[in-house]
Amino acid sequence: MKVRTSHHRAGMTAIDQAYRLAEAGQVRRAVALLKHEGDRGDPAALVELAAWYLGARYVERDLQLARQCFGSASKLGHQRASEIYTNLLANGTGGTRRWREALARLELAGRDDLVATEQRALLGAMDIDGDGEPRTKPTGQQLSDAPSVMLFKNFMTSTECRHLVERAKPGLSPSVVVHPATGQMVPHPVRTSDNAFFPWIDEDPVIHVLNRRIAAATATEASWGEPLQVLRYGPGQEYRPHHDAIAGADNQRILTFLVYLNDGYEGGETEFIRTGLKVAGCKGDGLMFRNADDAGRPDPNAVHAGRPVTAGEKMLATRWIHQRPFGPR
Ligand code: PD2
Ligand code: ZN
Repeated sequence: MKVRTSHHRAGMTAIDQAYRLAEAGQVRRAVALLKHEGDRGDPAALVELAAWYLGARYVERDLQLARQCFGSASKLGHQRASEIYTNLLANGTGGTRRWREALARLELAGRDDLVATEQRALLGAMDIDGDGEPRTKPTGQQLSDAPSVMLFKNFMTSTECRHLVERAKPGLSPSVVVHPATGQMVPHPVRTSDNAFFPWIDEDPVIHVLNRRIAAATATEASWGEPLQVLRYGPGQEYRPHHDAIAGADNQRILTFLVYLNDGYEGGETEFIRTGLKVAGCKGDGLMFRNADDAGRPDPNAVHAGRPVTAGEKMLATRWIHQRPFGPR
């Protein structure tokens, strides 16, 4: 039987066909097909290819190439690719950080681009310099020394909190933990909240500045943090006592930074089990605690919990900060 090699087999899109080729082990042809479709002006093929470079299923992970594909798809008018490209320029993933260019892209977007309009408004209200760096270091109040816990009152504004909550909502799903035996991510009664992550492609300029603010407060670099997460706890949900540091980790989670994103719930305090210190943060407050020393040795006093919420809904942002840059850039 003669195999057809046309790029448009009946009823199949180029993307379908690329998947078929990749599944059949013909990855180079699949990539060439997506590139070719991109050259012919199809942004969806480029977004698909970018996803392949991010997902590392068919091709090796390559953030540079992913960023280029999003950039090309953006030029072809693909809205989601445009947002992602702006995010990657702003946070410096897959190439040099080009903050000013990211801002210029937001400025160029019209008023009907609601995402860009909201970003502009939030960024315009922030006390940041021309590189998106906070002009002043947030000041905190030491709540305890062992473990070291600091409270930063009014760390985020109400609008910034709302931005995180609204951005997180569509992505919220039941939290998982790493299974100690299999290494797989599994639901577990230790952590019954829902959560949403903001990986680099979703770390928009506003979230990037908030991460820089967290870095300034903790005297760390923004690149040392895991993607910011938003947690949601309903009545009965909790984060049982645990340690954020991981025994023997090479690049230890030395610090945790939490931001309370709302008021109006009961229970849900952050509690340090060994000392009994309980923190019921108000909307916008930040809480930093140290899980390990600079050499990465866990502090046994840092065991803590998010107590069960007894009424209402608690929303919280959390960022785990390592000793060195975390994750691919
Ligand atoms: O929700 C909390 O208060 C909480 C408590 C303990 C969050 C975390 N740990 C965490 O994100 O690590
Ligand atoms: Zn924790």
